[in-house]
Amino acid sequence: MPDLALIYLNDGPASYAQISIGIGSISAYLRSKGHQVFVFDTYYDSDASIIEKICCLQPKMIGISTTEIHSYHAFTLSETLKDSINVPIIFGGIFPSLFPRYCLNRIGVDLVCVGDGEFLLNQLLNETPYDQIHGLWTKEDNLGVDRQIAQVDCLDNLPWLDYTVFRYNSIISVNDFGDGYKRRLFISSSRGCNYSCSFCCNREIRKKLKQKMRYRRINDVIDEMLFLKHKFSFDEFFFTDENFIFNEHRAREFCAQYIERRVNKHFGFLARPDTVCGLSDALINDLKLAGCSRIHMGVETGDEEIRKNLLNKHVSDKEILNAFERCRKVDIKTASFNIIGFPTETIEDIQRTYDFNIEIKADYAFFSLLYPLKGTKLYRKYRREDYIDTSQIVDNYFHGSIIRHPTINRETLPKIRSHLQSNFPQSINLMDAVKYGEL
Ligand code: B12
Ligand code: SF4
Repeated sequence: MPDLALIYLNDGPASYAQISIGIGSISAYLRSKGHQVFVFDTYYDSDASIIEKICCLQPKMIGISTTEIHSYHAFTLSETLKDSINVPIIFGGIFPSLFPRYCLNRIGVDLVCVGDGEFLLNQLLNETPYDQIHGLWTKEDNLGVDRQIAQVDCLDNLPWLDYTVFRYNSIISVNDFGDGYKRRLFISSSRGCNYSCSFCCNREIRKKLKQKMRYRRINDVIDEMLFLKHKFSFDEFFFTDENFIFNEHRAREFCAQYIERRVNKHFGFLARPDTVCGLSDALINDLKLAGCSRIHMGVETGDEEIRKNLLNKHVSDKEILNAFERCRKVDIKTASFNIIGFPTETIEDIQRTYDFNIEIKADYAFFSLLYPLKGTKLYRKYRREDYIDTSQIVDNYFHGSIIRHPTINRETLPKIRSHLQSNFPQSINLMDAVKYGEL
């Protein structure tokens, strides 16, 4: 009998398939402990087909990994599964970790993992009594240990990701971020972020889950990269770490080893503009020399006041301009992440965000609609101010908004977003487009 059927909720906003670092890590660890794991991905499989396959497999346990946006789908799927097969269903991932009780109140959710799933699932599959498993929440709120979290303190104790559970199109995602189509492979070298932006879950992860920032040893990261380079055919690595160069000393060590051990492959990563702005010239040059081909940065909005005061992201326009310029100087491609649809925002403000992206000369810009995540400071503020329409179920941040916008109607915002997305970097006049009924 297989041990675990693990479902990866992966439909929604992204227009391309992608892997899950969490699922890859869980699978690698459980397999290293001799357990059999089968992964089902909703990007490729319908619910009916997943249920049919799981019923044939008859696993000991079913695991569902979900973010908030996928949670509605996760609940309907687990409810139907519960009717079809009588095995425990455990929820894990960022949303269940932050809202375990909310999940356990739903039919079809027997257990919740709060925190990292690797050790917890191993203990469960080894039939460790529930009350001895840290981070395990059950329907009965009487376990002494359920307030603690499941945490992998040292990432070096984990095996490398198991890419074999994903389809090839997810492992190698092909997209054009302004410099032609590239085949990209995701890799992770750390977990967590020390900043506290009001729209992001990292502050809650640190506060509620008491999870610390954790890094892998550079030596091990390079070993994994060399292995992957020979296993798959692709153009560049992309680090999914929240802020790959947060620790400058570590970034220097990475560049040195990357060159010395001849990885010879382009790579890209996510970073804050103020981090890039603050890097020494020597490190920027080393990154380029090592093979850094792109840096994606959160600009969020063209309004510095909103960025700093509302979003609690203390990055100035000047720092952003400087960060993008420094990359351009050494020919590192850039992409920016932007949010539109704040309740106080006007069409003119959105135009400003768009124009700011042109001004910083981002090679590519992502635009998404504001979706305040439950538990965040921004969510609490907008909930208090009655800007959130709780009756709305939005399963795609590009096409729908839960915001009750006082001046821009619900249908227009997604049209504006796609107008920005498809026109960038050409100049546009949003006010005219709205006035003349184009949007
Ligand atoms: C890398 C990353 C991505 C990558 C890879 C996504 C992926 N699925 O791995 C990409 C760019 C593709 C991506 C896409 C999206 N992301 Co993202 N992403 C991240 C980031 C920065 C790191 C995630 C990560 O790799 N962590 C390390 C791994 C090991 O941790 P993990 O995935 O949480 O898994 C562990 C535990 O949660 C647990 N676990 C997970 N699943 C299960 C299942 C079971 C059964 C059990 C027991 C345990 C368990 O065990 C795992 C191993 O320890 C986080 C920030 C963060 N701090 O989480 C945002 C984050 C997860 N992303 C977020 C969002 C919103 C998205 C998108 C919806 C964005 C969009 N508009 O498209 C999509 C959704 C994609 C999807 N289907 O999951 C939000 C989610 C917020 C929320 N409350 O739901 C986060 C938290 C950022 C934020 N804004 O706060 N993302
Ligand atoms: S810097 Fe990025 S990952 Fe860190 S808290 Fe802010 S938005 Fe989240």
